[in-house]
Amino acid sequence: MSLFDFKTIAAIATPPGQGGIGVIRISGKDAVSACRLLLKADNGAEFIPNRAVFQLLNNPETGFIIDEAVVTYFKAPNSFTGEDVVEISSHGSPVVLAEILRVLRSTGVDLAQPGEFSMRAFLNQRMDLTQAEAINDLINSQTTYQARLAARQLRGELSRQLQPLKDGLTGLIVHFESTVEFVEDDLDPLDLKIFIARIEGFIETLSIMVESYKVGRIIRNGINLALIGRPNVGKSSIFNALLGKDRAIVTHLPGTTRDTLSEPFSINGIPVNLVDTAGIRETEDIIEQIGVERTRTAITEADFVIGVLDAGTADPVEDLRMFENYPMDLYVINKSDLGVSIRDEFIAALSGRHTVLEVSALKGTGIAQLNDEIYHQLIGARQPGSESAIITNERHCAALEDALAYLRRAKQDLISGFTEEIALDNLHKALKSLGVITGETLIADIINQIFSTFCIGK
Ligand SMILES: Nc1nc2c(ncn2[C@@H]2O[C@H](COP(=O)(O)OP(=O)(O)OP(=O)(O)O)[C@@H](O)[C@H]2O)c(=O)[nH]1
Ligand SMILES: [Mg+2]
Repeated sequence: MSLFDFKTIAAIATPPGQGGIGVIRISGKDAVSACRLLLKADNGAEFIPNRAVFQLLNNPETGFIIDEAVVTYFKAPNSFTGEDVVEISSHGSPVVLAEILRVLRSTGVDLAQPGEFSMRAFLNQRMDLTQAEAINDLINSQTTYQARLAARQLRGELSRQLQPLKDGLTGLIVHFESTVEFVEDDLDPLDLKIFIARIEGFIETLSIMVESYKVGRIIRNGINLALIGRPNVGKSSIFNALLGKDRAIVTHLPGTTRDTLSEPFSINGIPVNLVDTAGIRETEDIIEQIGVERTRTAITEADFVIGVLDAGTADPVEDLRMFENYPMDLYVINKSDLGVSIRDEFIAALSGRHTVLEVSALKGTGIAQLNDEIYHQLIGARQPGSESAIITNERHCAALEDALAYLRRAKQDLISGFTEEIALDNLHKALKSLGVITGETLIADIINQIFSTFCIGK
């Protein structure tokens, strides 16, 4: 039996369109009886848990055969949702799948809402909230690195990391409560010292987790990377070289790129939206003016900005002046195959601010180093070890920050000699904030909001 008495739901769990196999998932106490209607009377085999059985599906209304399918039954509570679940793997035709769904609905089964299967799995305690969210992340992942992190979270890594923290904090609260109960006046200074030290320990662990979000956010959400510079320095050529394909038009004429152009790619597993821009200059050309305006917008939307210069410009005064107006991250001197004639004082001025790389988009030299440098600047020394969980979810990070703030307040309360009740209250609030991450302490609205971002059939 599952913990809740929800209506039975069904949905197509495979993506829209044609495919070798299409899967319909049914969950709820009427899953088996609804499916029986689909099976022809003469092959109505028993539903044996965890066994995939080849079946003939028919439409009871028309009497026609719908398809041959493999039907698998998972008996509650040993199923994904914790309820009775039946999965029908038919041929992947939208028409066939729609007809199966129609027959199921005629028995009173509801169409599942987005994320409803996962929500039931969470509510029936088959997984905690971080694991349910990891399913969504895994399905949405665009790089292997993203998928790997999501898979680790799906296995409960984050929850496992949080558990000792929650246990420790609970222990501290219990200890604190019992000590306070027996103390008439102020806490013993020694006890006070021990409590503060333990709170500091939690603060340190949580700070490391919050810090990991800087990397986690990049890995999960990716970044916008813009190439900017004066016309003709080779932005589009670098854009193409990074992508490994001739995507942008390149000519010898300054002002070739008129509109911003973006293309997804990945750098060592980090999803990057690479943006080529129109060269920035004063111009009478109305189209180019709009292009330059779009470049400025692209820069404001970028998480990482690369300034490109032409190796043949001895005095790149204008380039430097232009870069001063923007939040730059890296400089690239292009056309190094022709020799670098930029004067030393300018090179020094550039490298005084950010890393400077020499490349030749034409020959492809330095492009691999450029890739590495971008990765290094984004992740670099912050590459977390495999033993530590990386926070990739903004909701988790916010809850950790809340917990951290309450712990800092509790510590301050004790140091300032406030009444112990105030410190205790903050410790309780910190514990509650940690519970928000795994979903122990969450209100229904937020839970609905989280699962509504999932797709149907999941
Ligand atoms: N020798 C040499 N020529 C290059 C290199 N990169 C680009 N070029 C040439 O420089 C010219 C301009 O290249 P683009 O990539 O179109 O320059 P851009 O910065 O995008 O120019 P706009 O779109 O006009 O702003 C073309 O003739 C390219 O072939 C390089 O590494 N070496
Ligand atoms: Mg261009």
